[in-house]
Amino acid sequence: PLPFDWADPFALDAQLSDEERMVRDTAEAYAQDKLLPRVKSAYLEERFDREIMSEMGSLGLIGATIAPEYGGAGLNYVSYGLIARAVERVDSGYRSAMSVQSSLVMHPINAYGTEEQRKKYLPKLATGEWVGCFGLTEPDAGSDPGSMRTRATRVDGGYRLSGTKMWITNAPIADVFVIWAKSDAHDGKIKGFILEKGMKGLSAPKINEKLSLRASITGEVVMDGVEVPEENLLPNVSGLAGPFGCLNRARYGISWGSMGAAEACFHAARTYTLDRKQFGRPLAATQLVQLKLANMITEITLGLQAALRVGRRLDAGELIPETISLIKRNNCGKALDIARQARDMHGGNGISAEFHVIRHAANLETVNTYEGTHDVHALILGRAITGLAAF
Ligand code: TGC
Ligand code: FAD
Repeated sequence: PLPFDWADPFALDAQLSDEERMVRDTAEAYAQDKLLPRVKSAYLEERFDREIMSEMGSLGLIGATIAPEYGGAGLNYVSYGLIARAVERVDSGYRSAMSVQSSLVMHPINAYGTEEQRKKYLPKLATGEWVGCFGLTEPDAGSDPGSMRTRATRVDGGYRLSGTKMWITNAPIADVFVIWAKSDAHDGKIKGFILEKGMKGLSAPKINEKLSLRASITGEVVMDGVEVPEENLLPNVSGLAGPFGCLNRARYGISWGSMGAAEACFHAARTYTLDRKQFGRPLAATQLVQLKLANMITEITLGLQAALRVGRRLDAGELIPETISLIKRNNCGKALDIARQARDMHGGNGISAEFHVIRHAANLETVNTYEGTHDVHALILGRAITGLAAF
């Protein structure tokens, strides 16, 4: 028999192409050298360092799947997943900033926009010169975005948008806002609009005192009769299929990212319990600790393999939303369990920012909730299994 590689039991590494390995190495080197050293203070001070977007942009880590003619790196979805995993190994909030910009802002402009919109927005979003946000959720419409209240009414030369979006990643620092609203001019159907910072009636106040995802900036988006010109409508999609088409990509990325956070916790727990001695022997010599480590690496290995499978299918043009619900739900839930276990295995030190595990656990509470909660993804799968919608 061949030796067992405890850090990569199914040899994920060997299933990647040379280009994918190169992308992974670039993302991991950046995340470990540039993100890890500042995450503790950013988290404690509830601060997102704006320059992170430009740094990621300069390395091609933003809009990785977008074609080079619009400033993207033209990579496949497996590479995008590997970037998410490397970045979230440091902090879910940093991965959030990257995935919102890539999947929720650049993707809709690329897929549903005009050529003029692609040329105007994508290159500056890809370099991180501009920051984007995605407004779907509202104070009274979270899991049920179809009940949104934001309205677009027809005016001379365009539309007037009124409403409030809630819990919007990157909003307070955003230059570009992809906003979903019910449009009177389109029979009340949901349409996407590109809003820009500085438009009259548009504001994005920061949401303070989050106890999760503190290194990511989150805000409301308040639209008080914002006038949006016709050329800022995303013309090529209508209905919830628009935002959900973006969410498919972001949820897929999160399934890789959450495993990155889980791996960080697993490695921390292994190192800590090998070093820490109680009752005259390393904690890692106890059966309970070994059981926990075995469970962790089992879930991580299966979760990564599943994410790779879905990524390969996406790259082959096989997008099946329910398979994305399956891995988003499973990997976020398992990562949250792993982070909580790792926190426990660190004892009192586990609650200190110094050891990172409680930060991951607190972050993963959000990751398990946004982009469709753990239970909402169960209901999406339940509907597909039974043919009955139980929402
Ligand atoms: P339903 O009747 O199921 O569908 C309405 C229309 O949408 C189409 N559709 C999809 N299209 C593409 N991909 C998918 N995954 C799709 N799912 C549905 C569907 O075919 C239909 O099209 P049409 O043309 O017939 O109109 O809609 P419903 O209202 O019953 O939906 C129920 C449910 C639970 C599936 C859905 O509302 C849901 O997924 N809720 C969760 C909401 C959510 O995920 N919000 C995310 C907000 S963004 C965010 O959290 C960003 S955090 C980012 C970060 O910081 O990283
Ligand atoms: P609710 O929908 O009110 O759900 C509350 C609880 O009820 C959950 O446990 C849920 O699973 C359960 N539930 C809901 N419906 C049912 C049902 N039918 N049956 C059984 N149980 C049900 N949104 C954006 O648009 N853009 C962003 O950039 C963005 N970033 C975010 C960043 C952060 C830090 C956070 C916390 C959220 C962000 N969100 C964003 C919003 C996120 O997508 C929503 O919080 C999420 O979709 C859940 O909606 P809700 O908070 O309104 O909870």
